[in-house]
Amino acid sequence: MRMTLRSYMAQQGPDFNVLAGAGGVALGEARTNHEGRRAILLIRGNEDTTEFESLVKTMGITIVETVFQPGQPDVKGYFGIGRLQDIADELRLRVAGHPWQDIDLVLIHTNATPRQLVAVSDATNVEVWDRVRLLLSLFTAHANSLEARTQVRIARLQSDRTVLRELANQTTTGERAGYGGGGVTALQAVIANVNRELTSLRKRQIKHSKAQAERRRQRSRSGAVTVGIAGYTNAGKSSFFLKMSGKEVLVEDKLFSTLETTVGRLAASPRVLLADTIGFIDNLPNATLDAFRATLSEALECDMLLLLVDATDSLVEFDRKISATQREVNARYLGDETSSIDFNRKIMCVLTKVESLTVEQLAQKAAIVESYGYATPLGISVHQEIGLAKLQDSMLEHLFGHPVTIKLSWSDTGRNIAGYLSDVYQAGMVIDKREQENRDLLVTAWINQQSLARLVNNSGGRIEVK
Ligand SMILES: Nc1nc2c(ncn2[C@@H]2O[C@H](COP(=O)(O)OP(=O)(O)OP(=O)(O)O)[C@@H](O)[C@H]2O)c(=O)[nH]1
Ligand SMILES: [Mg+2]
Repeated sequence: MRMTLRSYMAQQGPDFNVLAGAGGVALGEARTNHEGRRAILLIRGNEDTTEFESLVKTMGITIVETVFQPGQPDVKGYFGIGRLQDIADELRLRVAGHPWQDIDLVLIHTNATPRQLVAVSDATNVEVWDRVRLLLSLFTAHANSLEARTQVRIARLQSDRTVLRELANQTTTGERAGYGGGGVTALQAVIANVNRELTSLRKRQIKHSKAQAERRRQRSRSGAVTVGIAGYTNAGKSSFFLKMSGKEVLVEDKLFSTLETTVGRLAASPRVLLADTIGFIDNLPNATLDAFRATLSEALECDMLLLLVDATDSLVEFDRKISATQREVNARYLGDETSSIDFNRKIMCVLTKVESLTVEQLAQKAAIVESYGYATPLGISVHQEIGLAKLQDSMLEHLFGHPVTIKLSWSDTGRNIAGYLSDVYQAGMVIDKREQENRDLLVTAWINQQSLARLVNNSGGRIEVK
């Protein structure tokens, strides 16, 4: 159900919808399910619409027609005034049987300015989404946890506020008539409400991220190491996480199935934690991305970062996604885009879904990865179980260096040797275990220096490094 500004003001409810026709803009934020909606898509120039269209498809929305105008976007209305008017007329005059008959959404193929959003909405009288609003609606539809809902809501309110400010601005300068009859004062009241809600949501978010940071500290104090799993949306992060940790997470052939960070243990080694997180996408405004900063940092502040890249994409798409991934990671993980930190040490690129690729295709993709300064990537397929063991070994080697062989001495007195053995299992990943004739145990394991030192120190001479 759509709400008018007045009913919003009356309810002071959390969801509001600034309606077209009331002198406002239809932003359609109240709905979370957009399945079955029908839209027209406006495009300028010769932009590639593949990703936009798959975002739309993910939400179950059908693009009935793509309307194209050559040339650069118009600053005021994205389309030129005349063309916009033509579309508006067509929409107004549609009768039964018209292909546009049940269209209730106009999509703009760009991150539009508030001014453009308002202009298209005013002209068409139909709900309008640009790329950011499309993503926000998608996030809203996929947000299941409290944390994800909070983040998405913050991002949405921030974005709405820019439109509300634009409306207030136009009303003040006399460019538009009063807003739902209420004028600037009514608008200011709405903006004030948005601000209030943002403040309280941010408090909740800060509390949550403090708790998260504390959990992270505890984990690392207990000797655990974390491997973050990052990458473009739909790269196969959750599938990999699920395979390696056995922990249930949502895997779907949808963009942005995952919106929060889930931490699980590497099945083969309890000391190694894996963190699955939200994917990246090109060209999201910083304000929107900032809402997800806390979640991302949960995965990106790690001992090692895996960057997963979908190897089934075309070379151009592959290049674009790895470039976007690197940009995000550099900005958010290294803190500085021009940072010259040797990130090969901590960051490993991994090609996913490689089962159907030829050797040549793989080599081409690997060359692109290398051109971004990463080491030669390993290829994996979670579906066909290709390359997983090798990747796991490589991860462990990155984390712990080479495997070490340690000797556990057998003794009739004191602690049972099985106790020491279980300590070793706890502290690292055992890859080989042999009993000597004198019943001593030779154990080869991946283990970090710190944990190893602790084991040796606490063993009263029963554990030795060979
Ligand atoms: N062919 C093939 N498809 C895979 C493989 N691994 C994952 N997929 C598919 O890729 C799609 C996306 O997988 P997810 O694991 O949800 O990807 P994600 O990176 O977590 O995606 P978001 O959370 O949406 O950003 C799903 O349809 C998976 O079945 C693989 O090894 N081979
Ligand atoms: Mg996922």
